[in-house]
Amino acid sequence: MRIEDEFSEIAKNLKASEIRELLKLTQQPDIISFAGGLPNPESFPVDTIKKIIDSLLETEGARILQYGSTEGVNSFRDALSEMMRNKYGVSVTKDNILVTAGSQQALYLLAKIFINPGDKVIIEAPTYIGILTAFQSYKPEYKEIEMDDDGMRTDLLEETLRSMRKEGDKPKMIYTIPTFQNPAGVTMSLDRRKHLIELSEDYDVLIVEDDPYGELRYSGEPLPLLKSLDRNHNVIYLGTFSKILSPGFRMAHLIAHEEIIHKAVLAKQGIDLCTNTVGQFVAREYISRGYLENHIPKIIELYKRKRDLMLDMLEDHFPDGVKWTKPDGGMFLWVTLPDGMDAEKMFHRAIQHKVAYVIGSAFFPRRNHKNTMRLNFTYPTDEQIKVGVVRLSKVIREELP
Ligand code: PMP
Ligand code: G9A
Repeated sequence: MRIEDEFSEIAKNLKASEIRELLKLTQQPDIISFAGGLPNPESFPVDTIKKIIDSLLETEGARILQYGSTEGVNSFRDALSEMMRNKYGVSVTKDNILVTAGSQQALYLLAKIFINPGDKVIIEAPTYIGILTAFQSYKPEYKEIEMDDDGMRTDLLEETLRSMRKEGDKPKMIYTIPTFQNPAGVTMSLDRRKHLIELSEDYDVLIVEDDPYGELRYSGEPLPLLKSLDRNHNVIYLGTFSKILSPGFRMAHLIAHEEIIHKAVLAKQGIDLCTNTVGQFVAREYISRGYLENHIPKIIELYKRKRDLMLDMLEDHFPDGVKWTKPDGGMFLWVTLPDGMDAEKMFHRAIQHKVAYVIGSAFFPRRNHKNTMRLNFTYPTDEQIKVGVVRLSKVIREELP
């Protein structure tokens, strides 16, 4: 039997996530990686987690080790709804919350419950690779909206929605990472947030607000969540503990209208029955005992230093004609090389020089914008940032036209 003939059409068309593939390559110890979006291991609250698990095993061992409901552990969903109310002014109850195995799973569930082949999905250009991976089997057609330093150009979004309406068409959803965008590092301004909400109301379109980095602000003033500006249940909010606790727990939450939660629960039942119960109890305690609020400033201190160091190094070493974004938070910045340069071709030379990045074209469904790349500044040590930027500068200089 030729196994490859046995696979379904969907399986035959599956493509690897660029980031996941790169992760393998960059695990070679001598390569300095600015590629994967990994939290720094120093940011993991190991002692706190140990304390919480010890006490949970003593008091609630039978419950934390048992299967849970597909929706998630009720007391954790209550803690999440309280956090959404108190911290972000989003008024929801546990019935609006589905706990998922990472927000990556939430993206997959959204594709499964909303997308028919050919449905239009509006994305920022560039966008998170993981949505392209999660949605690929459902074959949407992407409409890309440019960004600038204030995030998605909602004037261009309005034009797109208007011309779609003229043709009797409408997108299924608008997917955005408004705060410290992955990969661009930019943040949507307040005016644009309000405009986006108005557009979603006028054109009756769902918004997916993916917010893994919102807590990690190093400069500038906090901005309201789209979800907190939402009056009509148009916003589906995705939050995660991957960057403020640990990605190993795979702990995230999808917050939406009850009807959406109900459908997503049905879809999730066939995938994994329920999200990791131990992790949910740990995350609940992490919130309710106040550890989360104490810990976030420590992560911010660590990452702010790394962001500043990388920006200083780029300023000192990158050749003229190279541009990059200056993020107020999150984990990434976005580099644009002079026209005509190709970050994909340059990648091999970079690996020879023992430094890695993510090729920018991977963040575009059509794989254009060859002269771009994404750099992560949270995972490398300070020394690696210094040495790695010098190596990368050399690679770029050698490739300059
Ligand atoms: N969305 C965005 C924008 C991300 O950057 C990431 C992780 N890098 C995810 C979703 C997935 O995060 P997780 O599954 O760990 O919650
Ligand atoms: O390890 C992953 O796949 C999550 C990281 C995402 C990213 O680098 O954007």
